[in-house]
Amino acid sequence: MIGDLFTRWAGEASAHAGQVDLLVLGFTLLVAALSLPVFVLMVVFALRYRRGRAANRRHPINRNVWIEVSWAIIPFVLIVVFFVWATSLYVDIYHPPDDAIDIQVEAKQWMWKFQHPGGQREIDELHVPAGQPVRLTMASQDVIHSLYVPALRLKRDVVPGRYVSMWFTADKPGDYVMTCAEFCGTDHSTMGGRLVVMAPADYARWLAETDVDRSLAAQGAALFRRAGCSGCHGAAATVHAPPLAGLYGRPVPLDDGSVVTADDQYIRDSILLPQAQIAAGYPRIMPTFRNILDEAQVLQLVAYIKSLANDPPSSQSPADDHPAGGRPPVEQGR
Ligand code: HEC
Ligand SMILES: [Cu+2]
Repeated sequence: MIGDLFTRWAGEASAHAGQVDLLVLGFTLLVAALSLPVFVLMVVFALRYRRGRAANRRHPINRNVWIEVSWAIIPFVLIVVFFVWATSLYVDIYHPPDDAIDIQVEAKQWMWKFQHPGGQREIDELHVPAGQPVRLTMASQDVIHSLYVPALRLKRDVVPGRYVSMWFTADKPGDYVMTCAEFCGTDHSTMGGRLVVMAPADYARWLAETDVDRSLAAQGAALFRRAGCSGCHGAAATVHAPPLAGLYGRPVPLDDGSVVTADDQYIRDSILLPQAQIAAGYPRIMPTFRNILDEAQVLQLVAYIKSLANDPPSSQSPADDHPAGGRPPVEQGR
């Protein structure tokens, strides 16, 4: 019972967790090794030179340069070792592998909503396969939240207005605590749930058993039409708007002369803050969808535009050709 509670909170659910624990343990030992001598000597001297004790207090000058140099250099080298060690771990957690499963996360008062690439949704529960990297792309609908999974030794603030991502490879099937680590209002303490790590075969079964209306990209395709995007970006549109096929991941020249990469954040901002970055050669006519679409819907649109990434950039529209097939066609014109 206690053991189970301990595993859910503090167990090591990934290789990364083990590395973090090792780092923290190592650093604790280093700090102990550097500070213990100081405290031991304090006690020894306090006893030896206490008032009324006969001791030699003449204090002759007794210098040894090598001792003085060594007690500066040795701790310095040790601390640099820890700096390099910790930094390499840090760099690691900011570089998700390319083959990671992309899961979209929407945080709001007071719940965590997850959506798998196949469209499976869940609230306050996240099912993932063991041994496979998972990347969470997270957005907040209201205030700052922070997704914290102690067993993964990972925590990331989810700040409104931008996407943050976090990745991990859980390797031990089990049930782990997930919580919000940023005070976010009255029900903050109830905002949490569980991370369920499953054997890959169980995960596949779970995906198959969970009802899906449509995949994330297909929901985005429908929304693309419903929200009126296709009226400008569609083939039949008379408006001069950039084609979105093949956009994802490519460099985009902007009208101020700079070039940005069309990643998730760029696409999100193009939809919610269209005036902030204007694609070179196009008029500033795209309206903002800020108060029209919520973060979950924007995540769907991003997934849809991403799904067009491998289509050849055509001069017309994403709705034109779908060599990959299987993607629901976007209705053209409005
Ligand atoms: C009134 C016409 C219009 C509508 C409606 C419209 N857009 Fe746009 N969109 C544009 C124009 C024009 C640009 C290029 C200028 C700019 O960057 O703002 C653009 C730019 C973009 C870009 C950046 C493309 C690039 O090549 O850099 C994305 C992504 C985008 N729109 C997505 C959408 C989505 C998704 C919707 C629906 C929610 C939408 N647009 C609705 C006209 C429109
Ligand atoms: Cu919260």
